[in-house]
Amino acid sequence: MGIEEIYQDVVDGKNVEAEKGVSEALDQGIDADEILRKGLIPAMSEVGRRFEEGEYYVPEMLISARAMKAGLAILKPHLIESGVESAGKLAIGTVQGDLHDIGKNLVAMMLEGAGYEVSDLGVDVKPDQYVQAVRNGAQVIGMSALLTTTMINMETTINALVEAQVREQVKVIVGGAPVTEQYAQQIGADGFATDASSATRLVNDLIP
Ligand code: B1M
Repeated sequence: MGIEEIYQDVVDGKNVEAEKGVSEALDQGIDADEILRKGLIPAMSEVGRRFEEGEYYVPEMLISARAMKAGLAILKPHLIESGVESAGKLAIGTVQGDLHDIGKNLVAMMLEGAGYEVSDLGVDVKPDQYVQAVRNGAQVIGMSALLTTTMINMETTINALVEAQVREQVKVIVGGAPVTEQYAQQIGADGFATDASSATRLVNDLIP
């Protein structure tokens, strides 16, 4: 089973096959990171393209997401980064109004693998929930957004942290397809990362 088949199984939404394909690829000695970068992630980009072109509808996206998650669950123990010195407490979630969680899960997974204690707040996370996470001791909060219509809730959340007088005690990082470095700066976040590995490096820098 090669990476091309894994890619195709995710695009076709075949979760049992995708799971089996990832297991077999690992057994063949293919690197977990390669399976992720060359198989699973491009497959979701293709699904997005088909959705945009009107070839796929929401149910097809959901079925492909299920296949991606099945593959990711097998990869999870293999995606652990090494050589990390510091550890700390983080809370991560997808912002209010947004239900996309694959990227957020991947970021949480990598951070856990890097030795951080990660509290996953889930999807559609309200500003108050982030505030509560800081009160519960999170040193960093991570916000993910995949929709241009929901990324504005990152700013709303930062404002809520300020209002609750907890902004000074926490670092805020943001990411997700529509989010940019410039947007992160504009809303007063402490950092922006384009993918899960760079999110881990960013947190390593933010938590001394
Ligand atoms: Co939706 N969706 N979706 N979707 N979906 C997109 C995002 C879209 C780009 C598709 C398209 O049109 N091409 C489009 C958004 C357009 C826009 O706003 N500009 C879109 C739309 C329109 C919608 C709906 C509105 C559709 C509808 O109902 N008409 C709807 C909204 C629902 C809602 O959230 N309220 C919707 C629904 C869904 C499903 C539920 C069916 C499903 C999500 C299932 C799930 O997540 N459990 C879904 C999917 C699967 C997608 C696509 C196809 C794939 C997303 C994905 O998982 N990518 C997506 C198209 C695309 O992205 N090309 C699309 C793989 C993942 C590994 O990448 O999430 O980018 P990503 O995460 C990366 C980085 O961004 C980064 O690291 C990750 C790993 O490298 N990152 C962070 C992410 N979070 C980070 C946080 C960080 C740091 C880095 O720090 C905290």
